[in-house]
Amino acid sequence: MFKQKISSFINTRLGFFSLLAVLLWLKNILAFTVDLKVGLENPLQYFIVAINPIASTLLLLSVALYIRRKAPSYVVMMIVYAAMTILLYANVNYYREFTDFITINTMLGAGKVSSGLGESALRLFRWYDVFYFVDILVLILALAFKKIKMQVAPVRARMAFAVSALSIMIFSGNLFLAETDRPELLTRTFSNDYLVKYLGINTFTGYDAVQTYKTNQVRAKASATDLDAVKEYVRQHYAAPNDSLFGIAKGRNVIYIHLESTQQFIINYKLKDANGVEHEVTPFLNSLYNSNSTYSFDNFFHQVKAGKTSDAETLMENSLFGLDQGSLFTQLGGKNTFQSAPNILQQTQGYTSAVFHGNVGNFWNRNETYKHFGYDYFFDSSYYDVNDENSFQYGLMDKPFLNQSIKYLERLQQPFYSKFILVSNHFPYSELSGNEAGFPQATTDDETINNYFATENYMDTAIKEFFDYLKASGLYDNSIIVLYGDHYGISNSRNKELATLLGKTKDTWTDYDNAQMQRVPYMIHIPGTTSGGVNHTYGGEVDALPTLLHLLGVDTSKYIQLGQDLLSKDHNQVVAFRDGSFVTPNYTYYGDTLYENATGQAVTEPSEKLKAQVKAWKKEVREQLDTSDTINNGDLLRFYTDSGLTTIDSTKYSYLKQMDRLEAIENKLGENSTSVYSKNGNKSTVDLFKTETYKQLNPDTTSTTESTSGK
Ligand code: GP9
Ligand code: MN
Repeated sequence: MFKQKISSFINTRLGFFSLLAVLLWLKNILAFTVDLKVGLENPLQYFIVAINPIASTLLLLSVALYIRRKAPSYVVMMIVYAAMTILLYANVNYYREFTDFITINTMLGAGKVSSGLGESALRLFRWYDVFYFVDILVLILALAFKKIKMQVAPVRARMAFAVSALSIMIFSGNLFLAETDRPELLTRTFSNDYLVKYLGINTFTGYDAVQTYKTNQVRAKASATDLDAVKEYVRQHYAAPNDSLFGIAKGRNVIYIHLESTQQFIINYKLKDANGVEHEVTPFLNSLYNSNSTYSFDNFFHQVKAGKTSDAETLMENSLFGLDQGSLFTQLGGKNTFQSAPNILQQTQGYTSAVFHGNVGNFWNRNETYKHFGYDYFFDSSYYDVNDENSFQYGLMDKPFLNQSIKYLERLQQPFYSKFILVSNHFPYSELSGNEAGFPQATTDDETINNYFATENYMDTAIKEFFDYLKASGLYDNSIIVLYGDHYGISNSRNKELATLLGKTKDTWTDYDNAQMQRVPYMIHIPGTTSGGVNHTYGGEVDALPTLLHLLGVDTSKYIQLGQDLLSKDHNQVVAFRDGSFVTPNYTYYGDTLYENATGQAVTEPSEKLKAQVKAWKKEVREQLDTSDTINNGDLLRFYTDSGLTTIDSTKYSYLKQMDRLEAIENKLGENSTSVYSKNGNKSTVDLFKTETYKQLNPDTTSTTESTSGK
C-alpha cells in the first residue's frame, strides 16, 4: 500500500523531483562522511553539514518545475541532477588529492594544472564511487522503459514558485546557523573548507563564481599605466639602507618564527600567581629580546585587518597591506602576481624556500597563495603526525610541530628562507592538559585572558627547544632568525579586563590604550653580531621586508615595496593601521580621536599647526593604503618588469611528495649538496631536538588548574 503510494508519487513530476532531491542529499551525506573531512567540531556543525545541500538542490532542480512541456521538463531535471552530481564528485576526487575544493579559477586553469585532474582522477577512484553515478543510469533507463512514468500535466506555477521560495527560506536558515557558529563567515572567508562546511558545495561554487567575477572585472580594467603613480610613490618613499648594517647577514639562512597572537606586552612580563609569586611568562623570548645579538623593536605594530594571520604574512613578505575587507590570501592569493621574499631571494641569491605549519594547507588558502609567493615547499599538517593528543582546532601544538619539522628542515639546500608558523597560542587559549599544564593562570573575570599566559609560556619553551636544536645542528651560526607577533591576541573588547594586569585601571582605559596595545614583538636575531639592542623606532609589519633584505645585502630600490627599512636613517615613523588610524612617536590617531602620547589624553583643541600636521599624516596614511589596494586589486605587479624578476609560473609548483623532491635534489647534487643532512654525512639530525613537558621542566610545581579541555 505504502509502496504503491510512493511509486505513484514518483510517477508525478513533483514526485520525481523529490526523488532526485533525496538522492542528491544522500550523495552529499556520503561525501561528507567518507571523504570531505572539513573538521566537524560540535553537534551544530554536524547539523549544518546535513542540511547545507538542501537549499541549493531544491532551488536548482526547481527550475525544471517551471517548464510546462513534459519531455523538456524531465530532461532539464536530469541535466541539473547530473551536473550537481558531477560537481560534487569532482570535488570529492579533488579533495582526496589536494584537501581542498575546486574553485572557478581551478576549473578555468584545469588545462594548465598537470596533477589532480584527468589522469590522477582515475587513480583516485574508489569502488564506492559508483554510488555517485549508478543511479543516473538507472533513472534514465527507468524513464526510457517507462518503469518511471513521466507525468504529462505540468506542475502549477504556484507550486513551482512555492518550492523555489521554500529553498530560499531554508537557505536563510542555513546562513543564520552558519553565522551563529562562525561569525563573519562571508566577510572573512577563512578557507574553502569553512565555506563548504557551512554552505555546501553548490553554494560555495556559486559564491566563488561571484567573487571571481568581481575580482576579474577590477583586474580587467587595470593596465600598465596604473603603475606610474605607484612607481612614483615608491620612488619618493624609498629609504636607503644603513651602510653599517647593509649585508651583515648576507648569504645566511633566514628562519622566520611567526608568533601567533603574541603582543609586545608579554615581553619581560611577569605574571603574579594567587600567592603573589611572580612568573616570567616568556623567559626565552626575553633573553633574545635583551640580547645584543638581537635587533629588537619596542614600537613595532601589527597592521592586519580581517585576514589576521594571513594579513600579517602578506605584510611581512611583500611589504604590501592586506585588503580592507576579507583576506588577500583567500581572495587574490591564488591569482595575483607577487614579488615576495622567497621569490626575490630565490632569483637574486639562490635561496631555497619553505613554509612549515601544522594546520591544513587550505586554511587561508595558503596552499595556493604560497605558490604565487614562490615558495618551493610547504609542509602543512599532512606532513606531520597529528592526533587528538598533540593538536587542537588549529592544528599541531608548537612543540611537536617544531620537533617534527626537523626531518624536513634538515633536507633543505642552504641557504634557505624558511618560515615556521606557530599556532598553539591561538584564541581561545584553551587550558593546556596533562604534563603541559601547570603554568599559573591570571585571575581576571575573563577566561580568555586568564589562560593566555600559559599558552604563551608553552610557545616560549617550544621556541627555546627549537633554538637548542639550531645550535646543536650548527644551523644557528649561519642563520638570521626573525621573530614577529602576527597580531593582537587579546581583542580591544577584552582590554579593560586586561588593564589591571598591566598596572592600569578599567575606568581610565581608553582607545588610546587600545591603540598602544597593537604593538607586537619584532626581533631580528643575528648570532655573532653584538651591535643589536632595543630600537625605539616606530614601524609596522609593512616595514619588515625591506629591513630584512637590506640586512641580507639585497638592494630594494627596484622593488615595489610600501614599507621602509626600520634601520634606515630615512625611516618615516608614521605607522598606518589598515583602517586609516595611525600611531606616531608623539601622537596617536585612533577611532577618529587624536591623542597625545605623552599624556594619553585626547587633544580637544589642537593648534592650527597640529591640525595641519594631522591632516598631512592622514593623507600620507591614506596614500600608502590606497597604493597598496591599487596594486593588489589591479594585480599590477604582473605589469612590473623593472625589478628584473621573472614572473612566477604557479602551475609549476606543487606541494605533494616533497620529501621525494628534496632527496632527489640531494642525490643529484651529491658532494655539492648543502643540506644539513648531507653535511652531516647523510645522517639525520632529528635526534638533536630535545623536548620536555612543563612537568618535566618544573617537577616541583603542582598543577594549579585541573585541566578538562584536553587541548
Ligand atoms: C591557522 C592560523 C590561525 O592556520 O594561522 O590564523 P588566525 O586565526 O590567527 O588568522
Ligand atoms: Mn594569527
